[in-house]
Amino acid sequence: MVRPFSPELQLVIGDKRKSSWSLRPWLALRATGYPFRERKILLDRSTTRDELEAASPTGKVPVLLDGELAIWESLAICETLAEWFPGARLWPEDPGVRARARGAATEMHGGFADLRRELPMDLTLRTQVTPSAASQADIDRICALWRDCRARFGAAGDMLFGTWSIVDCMYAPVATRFRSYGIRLDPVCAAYVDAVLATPDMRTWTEEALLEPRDPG
Ligand SMILES: N[C@@H](CCC(=O)N[C@@H](CS)C(=O)NCC(=O)O)C(=O)O
Repeated sequence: MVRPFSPELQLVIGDKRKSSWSLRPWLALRATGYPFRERKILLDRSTTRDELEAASPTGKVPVLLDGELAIWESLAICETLAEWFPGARLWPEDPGVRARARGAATEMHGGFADLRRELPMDLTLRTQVTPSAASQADIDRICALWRDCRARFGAAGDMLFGTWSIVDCMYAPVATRFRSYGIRLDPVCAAYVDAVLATPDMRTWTEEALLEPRDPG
């Protein structure tokens, strides 16, 4: 472990039911095994804006707080954790493979806007939808990427690069969406979704999401 220096790391997140960006670094932080404090700001409430502005430089969650240091943007938090906790092996070890993994993670962070807008994460939802052409194009690209990763780099386990990595953290909310919205998947992608959703940390997050208060009507 290289860092942290402060005795207590704090991760500020949104509702577990719907804050897909919060889920990503939460999974990465859990994978380090390092104890941390979780602070939740319920989204879409009358007090949310003020709380977000007070907690985060961008007025958005997630934010990782290490004493005075505030780290924002989910992928930047994951990158920082990989640097602080090299033993957690949050990126693949081989530099060439790691470069591919960074590409896959960044593609998720910057892309798939149609899918994210039309099929928002909601861990309480189980339905069946026919995605728009734009969302289906996102789904097709994600599935092609997943198949490629599993075929080329997945031999050591059930995850995209074999063992759990930041790439899985980045795509975990997509796995929940595919299940929530009944998206039809090929066997490789269906097995990957099952594997991600069955991880203990994903189960814990989901159980806690189901206990959250619902949005005020
Ligand atoms: N690019 C940011 C996105 C963060 C984001 O959009 N967070 C949402 C919650 S999932 C948020 O804070 N929404 C509150 C708002 O915009 O008022 C990241 O990767 O962390």
